[in-house]
Amino acid sequence: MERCRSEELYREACTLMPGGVNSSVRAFKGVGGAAPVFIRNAKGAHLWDEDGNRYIDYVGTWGPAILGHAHPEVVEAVCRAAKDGLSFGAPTRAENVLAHLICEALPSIEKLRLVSSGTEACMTALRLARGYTKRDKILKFQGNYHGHFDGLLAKAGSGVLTLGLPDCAGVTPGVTADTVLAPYNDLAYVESLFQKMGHEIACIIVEPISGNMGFVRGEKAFLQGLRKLCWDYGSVLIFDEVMTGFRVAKGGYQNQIDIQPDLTTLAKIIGGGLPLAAVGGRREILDQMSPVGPVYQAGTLSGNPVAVAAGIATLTALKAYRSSEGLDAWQQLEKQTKTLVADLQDCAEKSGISIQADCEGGMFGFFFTQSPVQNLDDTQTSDVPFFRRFFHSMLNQGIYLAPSAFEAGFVSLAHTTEDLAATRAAVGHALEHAKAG
Ligand code: KE4
Repeated sequence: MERCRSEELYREACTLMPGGVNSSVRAFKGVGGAAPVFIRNAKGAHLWDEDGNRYIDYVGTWGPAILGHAHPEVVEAVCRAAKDGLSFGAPTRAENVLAHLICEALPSIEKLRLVSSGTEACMTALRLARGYTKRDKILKFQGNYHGHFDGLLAKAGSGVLTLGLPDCAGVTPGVTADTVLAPYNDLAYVESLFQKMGHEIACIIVEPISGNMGFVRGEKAFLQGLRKLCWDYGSVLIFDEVMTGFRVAKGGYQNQIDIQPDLTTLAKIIGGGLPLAAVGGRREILDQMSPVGPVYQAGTLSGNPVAVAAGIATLTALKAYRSSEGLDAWQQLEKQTKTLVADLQDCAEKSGISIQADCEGGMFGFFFTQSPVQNLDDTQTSDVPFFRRFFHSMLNQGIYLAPSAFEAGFVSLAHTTEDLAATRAAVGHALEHAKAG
């Protein structure tokens, strides 16, 4: 498959933007190759690049395209809103409509604030938790990603009590000094931390299913344990459902496992592909936020009417969806995604390749390794060079996967059985190609 135009555009982009991209993972550094694919347009489950190649898309712009790209109802809503003005910097009726749709789907959310990105939502959630508890420490998990907020770009120091160290240049030790890290799915470790410093911990922030070290499921007992610890010590439990929200279930994974966090962050699907996110939760915590309470927060484009229109159209279409077999959106997504994962496992078995694959709703992931994956250390047993060969073979067969061995994948309601059959065929060839080295 030729991608000369992408390579040409990439060379130009690299003279204009760091790494030729506006978000790091897009640069294909995790998989190598001459250039990332420059997308010209998308429709439904498919992408077309600047060379005219067509791909079945399993990235879905990292989650938002759950209906499929350029869904007519979403495009129509965006065009209609845009004709009435792009931004007012003032409240609108539509923000009430979107807030109602979110609160109706997630009972743990009594009030919310709309913002423009998942990073902003998580940053605001942490500030709220600190303002509400008057404590400084925040606890996150290795391998969880909550956006590029300085305080969360931290890596574990040595020893249980050593606080976070900067995990990238430009982040100061002072900023990460109040960040405590723990291994994902390790409740005993978190319990020991709380025994030592629980009354200093403002909050725990966790991806209930992690999609940022690959697909790694938060065990129910682990998440239930976090819920109990936060109740016992007066800390705030934050579920970062930026990726899982409306993806793995109506509302979020919290509804599937029946655990109510104190705060939830959402983005991606609630904006339908436009810049929109939210932080929501218990009323008494949200009312700590300005202009009601002392925790300052603001944003010129927060609740932007065009983005809100895309979000309302997306959530409304999801709610109304029924397949020809009478399945709702999440039953349909689960059916298709389970087929995809079963095909991956079946083809890997036929090729004698070890794979750990899992999915929930319309989100999936896989690692080429023999052992189960429950935390960041386990992900490192994955055969990354094998993944890279597999990725490029799939790409050259017209299947667009996340360009990293440590990301999740996404199925949309626009993916057909024909798309899945074509994907299965490509997987078989790609595994044999990757085996050949
Ligand atoms: P944004 O600031 O990128 O909108 O959201 C940050 C964020 C927060 N929380 C979770 C659970 C997330 O998955 C994300 C962003 N996800 C990545 C995918 N690994 C976005 C892709 C990118 O960074 O370009």
